[in-house]
Amino acid sequence: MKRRDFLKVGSATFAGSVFGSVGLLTWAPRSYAQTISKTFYITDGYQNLITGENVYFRGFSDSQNIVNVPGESMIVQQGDTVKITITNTLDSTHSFVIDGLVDSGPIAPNQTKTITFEATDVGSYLYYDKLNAPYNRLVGLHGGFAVMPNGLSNQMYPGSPTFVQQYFWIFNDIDPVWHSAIANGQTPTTAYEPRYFTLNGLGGRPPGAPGAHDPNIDALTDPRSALHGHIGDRTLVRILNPGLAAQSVHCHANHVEWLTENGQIRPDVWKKDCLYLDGDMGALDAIFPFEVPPDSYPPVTTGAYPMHLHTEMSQTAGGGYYMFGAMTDIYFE
Ligand SMILES: [Cu+2]
Repeated sequence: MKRRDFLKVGSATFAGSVFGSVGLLTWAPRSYAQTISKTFYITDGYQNLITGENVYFRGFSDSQNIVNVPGESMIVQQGDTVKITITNTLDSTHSFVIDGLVDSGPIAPNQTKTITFEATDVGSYLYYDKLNAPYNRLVGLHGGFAVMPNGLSNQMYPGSPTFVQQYFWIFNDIDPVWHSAIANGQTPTTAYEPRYFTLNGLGGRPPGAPGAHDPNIDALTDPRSALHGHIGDRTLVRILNPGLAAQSVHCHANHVEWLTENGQIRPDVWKKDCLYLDGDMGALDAIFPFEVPPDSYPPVTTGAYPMHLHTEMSQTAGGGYYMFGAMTDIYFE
């Protein structure tokens, strides 16, 4: 087990510079297919969580010296050739899989493997390590991947409701006992007891808490997670759950338009306030419409509203730190 020097820095610096943050993805359609190349390093490290507990993670990272959990999200266009080079810096075997699109097969310790595939089907996908399931995925080897329809910038699939911007919400849940076992090359033998719940790798920080409003460590203000828009800035959210816990995703201010469930386009678009998200690889797509909040009087067009989960445990960290769980804010600008 490698414990690198970078693991010793304080939590704030560690989270900001090591578990790097990635800004909102921009997308411009093309009239032609391209080859999209991306390099990932499979790395590991320890993150100091809000309780002071030091927890082991692995990630598909942008360099050998950091741990990205989740890995950087990717958006490509249908018909593109995707070329991904993965270097496994660890002493265990890993893989890179997108169900329905590609499976790297085993990548041995210190091996570099390049996989090439065509982005055939539009939709939202998790890329993840399928080996030693579900453990490698749970300790952080996952990220978001999306295929946009050919030449379209504002629809998720041909004929879908339109949007002007898109985000990934990747939920995960963490049992530190399991992470420790995996760090030591063992298979967990205890019952699963998730104690941390994250959105794009971070928990929330309520006002007044250490790190509150720091976008590098607070899921409420992390630019990957917090929705920002003016009235009419309809926003597609690609919701993925590599964790094991099922969740109930609740957006305040507006109902969302529910487009897909576990990769399937729904026959009708329903407006919902809560969306049920399956544990163990559940997936949803929904549009937050950024309409004038219908329940406010006098009417308002600005303000911040929460997105949280209606499973109570998911709103805590360490068994008791309330509002340090998986949540973010929706900012009407
Ligand atoms: Cu709620």
